[in-house]
Amino acid sequence: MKAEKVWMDGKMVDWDKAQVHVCTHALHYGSGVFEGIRAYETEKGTAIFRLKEHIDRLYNSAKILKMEIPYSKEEFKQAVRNTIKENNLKSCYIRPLVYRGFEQLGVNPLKCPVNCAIAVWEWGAYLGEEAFKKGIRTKISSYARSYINSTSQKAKICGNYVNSIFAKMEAIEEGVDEAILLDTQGYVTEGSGENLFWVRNGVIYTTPTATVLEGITRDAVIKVAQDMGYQVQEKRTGRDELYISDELFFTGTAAEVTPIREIDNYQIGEGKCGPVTENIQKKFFAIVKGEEEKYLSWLDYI
Ligand code: PPE
Repeated sequence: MKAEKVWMDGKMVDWDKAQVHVCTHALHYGSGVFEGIRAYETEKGTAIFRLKEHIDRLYNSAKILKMEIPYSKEEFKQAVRNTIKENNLKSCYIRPLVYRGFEQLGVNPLKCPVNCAIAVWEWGAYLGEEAFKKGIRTKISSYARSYINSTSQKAKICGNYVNSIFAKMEAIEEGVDEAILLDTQGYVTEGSGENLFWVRNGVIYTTPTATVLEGITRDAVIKVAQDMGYQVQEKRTGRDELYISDELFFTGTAAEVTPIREIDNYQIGEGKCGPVTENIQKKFFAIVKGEEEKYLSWLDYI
């Protein structure tokens, strides 16, 4: 993973020089917030998918962690577009980061500066190219999703991801691709870096957002599925409902729309991408590539 330039606090810096001090507050305590955005190649040039929604979420995450971003949203969006142009990338993953920098250590972050960066790089299929057709293998994690009042799931906080890291490491070490976490009461939440959907008797379900990240892909998939005539419902459920669902899939900026073929050694459906997932996946990829008139307002051409 590498590109030419990284945007750091208003300046384009060489990739190899995009560095911070080891006493950066966020490095010690996870006091940062980030975004994951994708830009796709379309017939009319590179387009960023739902840039507005991602930047709005970044500013909300920063607000929750009491960090004031020293740029307007418009300036930040322009910096994202400029970083892609500067790196001559046609399609890429975009990682804005807002973090407490170096001034002093100690848990209190309020004295530390708020620094900003935007890195972009080429990032293919998050869970492997063949996952889109074959589906991936998952397990219910032995780690619970952080309790709703222990941190904030509305904010995409760097430190939150230690919870995801434990779940991901466990899944990989046990030979599956991804973890699904339950909350502290045992209800299904989401993957280590994806929202979760399941299909039963033609109805599409997903978890309510209280204990999961308000995914922007999740929101897009709900709207698109409804437009396609599917019934979509938010539902709190246990792991057992997943075992007997007809289809299961993940959504996320990195994961896009990835089918799940197995959970806890239970095969789901035919053990490959199911028909509802396939319909949604096809529509999603057509939308991000600018082939769907109806959803062009979700694209920000650079
Ligand atoms: N839940 C979590 C915990 C999560 O991290 C993501 C995105 C989502 C749901 C889906 O949200 P959205 O991208 O808005 O649809 N995870 C990001 C980081 C993944 C990583 O490995 O890093 C992403 O997909 O960009």
